[in-house]
Amino acid sequence: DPYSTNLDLDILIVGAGFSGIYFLYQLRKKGYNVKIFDLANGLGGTWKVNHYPGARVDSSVPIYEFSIPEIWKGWNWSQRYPDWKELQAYFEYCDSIMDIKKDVAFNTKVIEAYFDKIEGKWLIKTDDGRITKAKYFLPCIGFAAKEYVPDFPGLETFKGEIHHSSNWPESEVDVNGKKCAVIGTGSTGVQIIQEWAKISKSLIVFQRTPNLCIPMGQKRLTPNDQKKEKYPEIFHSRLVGVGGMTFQHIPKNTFEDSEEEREKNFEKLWAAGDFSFWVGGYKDCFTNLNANKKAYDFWAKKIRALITDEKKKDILAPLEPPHPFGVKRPSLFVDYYEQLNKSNIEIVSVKNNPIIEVKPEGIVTADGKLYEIDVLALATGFDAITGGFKKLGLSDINGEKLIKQWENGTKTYMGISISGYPNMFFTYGPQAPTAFSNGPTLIEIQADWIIKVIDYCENNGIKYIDAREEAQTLWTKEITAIANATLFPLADSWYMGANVPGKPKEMLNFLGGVPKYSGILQYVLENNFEGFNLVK
Ligand code: NA7
Repeated sequence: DPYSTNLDLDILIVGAGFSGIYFLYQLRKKGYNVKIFDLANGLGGTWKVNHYPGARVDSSVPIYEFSIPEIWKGWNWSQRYPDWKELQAYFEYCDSIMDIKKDVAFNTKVIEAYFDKIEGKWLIKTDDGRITKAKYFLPCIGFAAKEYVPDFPGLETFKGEIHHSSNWPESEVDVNGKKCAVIGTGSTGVQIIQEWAKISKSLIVFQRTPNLCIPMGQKRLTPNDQKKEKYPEIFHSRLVGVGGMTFQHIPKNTFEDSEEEREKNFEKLWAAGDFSFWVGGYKDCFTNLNANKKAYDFWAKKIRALITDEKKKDILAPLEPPHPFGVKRPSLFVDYYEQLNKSNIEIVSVKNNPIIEVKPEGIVTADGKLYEIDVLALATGFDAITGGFKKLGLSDINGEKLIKQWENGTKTYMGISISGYPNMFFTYGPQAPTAFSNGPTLIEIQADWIIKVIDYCENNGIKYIDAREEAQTLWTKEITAIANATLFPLADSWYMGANVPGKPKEMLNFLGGVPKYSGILQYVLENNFEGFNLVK
């Protein structure tokens, strides 16, 4: 029973999303005593929590699913880009095959955890007052575990309805006949805006930075469209493709092609209806500003052609790039610009005219204008990638708090472990290819590696394995060095920790690509756990 007190486990997992479910299933098969704690009331991780209007994955299936045959053989999707409801149904299906829930304590929040060096066990405290022991501790909390709400003065005085996207009420928010507003135009904002524009009386979009959206080739899928015989090959190409997906870069630099050839290539990428135009373009797109500008100009030309109002055109798709193309995450859109063309949808640029206050009636911008509204969606994002870790109340073997250790910058070894936190491994977190990988691809790579490490330790009488500090320092330097050779530091993105005031600005992702990353993991496995201390 995952709710019983005095649990003494081999392994405790935090989070019942893709990672946690994968781990539980694979580890339990090997005979380990393993449980999951999750603070939500059901399976699905990010897809359990993020059920705001229009929430939908931007990676297509079958790329975005488990490669576990017992699951994919029996499951068919109804759309190329499933929405949250279908993803939740998928996790229920997984449960029906894998019997996951019996080992998950839901509504259970980890508030403190440390490793007891003497006993060789983690002690994990939860908000119900229990202390659980486990030899291995696996935070599988995703990168969006802590929401970010800007500190708008007067926010609490707003008399209408207000919701952050990842804290959406279970019951539907009724916007019929209401004046609505959305703050934020990241992937979340774009999705909410597309839905609310269709059903609200009016909608005001507060945009600070335009989202450089790419068309989503959404389509309905029948079981016949899902050629299962090809799946093993597809899952293999995820491992070698760009971004944990199945496509490859154009093996050329931008200016090696003539203008005409380039246009042809851009058109082809655009028509793919997926992230091809973002990550499958010319190989110098993220290292050469002039090359990048070619991608931006193509983007702006395409999008401007969809917008009817000249003023909206310049706010949504300005001729001058707000930042290099693709160094902030583009969203895939269905009818975003078509909706924004409507006369009852207003777009307010708050780039140079920020929101300064929220009043009971609505939102006030620096120019003194009050926008009266009934319902407000905050699509303002997350304290991404590191925020969730800071909520776990972790301290290291010397009693130092992680939150303090990361105050001026994040440090991990291979984006999978932290020095001073023995027998703790995590997936889809800081300093791994996280934001630049399809979730399930990276998760399976990391989890398979971690399972091999656990097996090794168990078969060889290892009490604990801990990353060396110098290995961690080198990894952290490498993360920064790779990032500094790219255009990514030129934007204030959540990739760089730069979306939250006061958070250190640093690249939080390994930009060397998924194949290189898994090669490094493999190398360490084959070379006596280079960078780790193993203690018997
Ligand atoms: P994002 O991508 O961080 O987007 C947050 C949005 O909120 C973004 O447009 C911000 O503008 C905007 N924002 C934040 N603070 C303010 C203030 N003070 N005023 C106006 N606008 C503001 O979060 P999402 O939830 O959309 O997506 C997160 C990831 O989850 C996504 O990339 C997927 O991988 C899944 P900014 O761009 O900073 O100027």
